[in-house]
Amino acid sequence: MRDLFDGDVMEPRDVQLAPGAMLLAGFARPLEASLIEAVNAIVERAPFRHLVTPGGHRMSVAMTNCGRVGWVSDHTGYRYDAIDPESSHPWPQMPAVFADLAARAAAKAGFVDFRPDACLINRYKPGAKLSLHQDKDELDFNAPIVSVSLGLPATFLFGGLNRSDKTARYRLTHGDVVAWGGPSRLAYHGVMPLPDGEHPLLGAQRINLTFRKTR
Ligand code: MD3
Ligand code: FE
Repeated sequence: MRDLFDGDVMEPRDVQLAPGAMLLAGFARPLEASLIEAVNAIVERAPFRHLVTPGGHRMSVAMTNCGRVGWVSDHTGYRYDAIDPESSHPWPQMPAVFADLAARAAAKAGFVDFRPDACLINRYKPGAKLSLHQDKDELDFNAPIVSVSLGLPATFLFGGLNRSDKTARYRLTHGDVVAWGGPSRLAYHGVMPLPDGEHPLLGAQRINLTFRKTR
């Protein structure tokens, strides 16, 4: 359906995927250069790393963070931590271009005054995937999570409140922003293994920014 309208003339750029889940197709595209530059600056100080789950599995997605706190995982569990365990320093500050984009997208999706204090940055190389999970390490589930997709397209899995609920599949492409709040906030979700490809700006990878209000 979306492809039918995905041109320069007719674009229903805002699509409700599910109650509380609003896709703003291409919303981040005008900022692509600034966003990629900001990611590169963050990664210089807090490089991408493959976290290990509490169960001992190395994640195929590489991660880093910016903001007051960052999401980390190790053998002791998952948590938000103000200190990057790799460097023992605070995470890089959230750049204004990130915070502004997240707030504008949230507002457009109907979530007023979204001020994220954490941004988890995921890097997918071909084959990398994210298994079905809920994001529930945050304290305030009234706030949405805002995601920004950059680079190669991915197939996103979106289920219900139970792991066994049927999942819908959505293609998320470069510049797409989604606000996930309300009844969608605690939905199970994941990402299918990234197909090979070459993106003009990012090469053979997909970068996803997820903005969270953790407290
Ligand atoms: C729906 N990231 O970092 S973004 C994650 O593409 C994560 O890297 C995926 O799931 C990625 O936790 C998906 C879309 C997303 C993010 C958070 C959600 C969808 C969500 C939270 C609740 C419901
Ligand atoms: Fe998630």
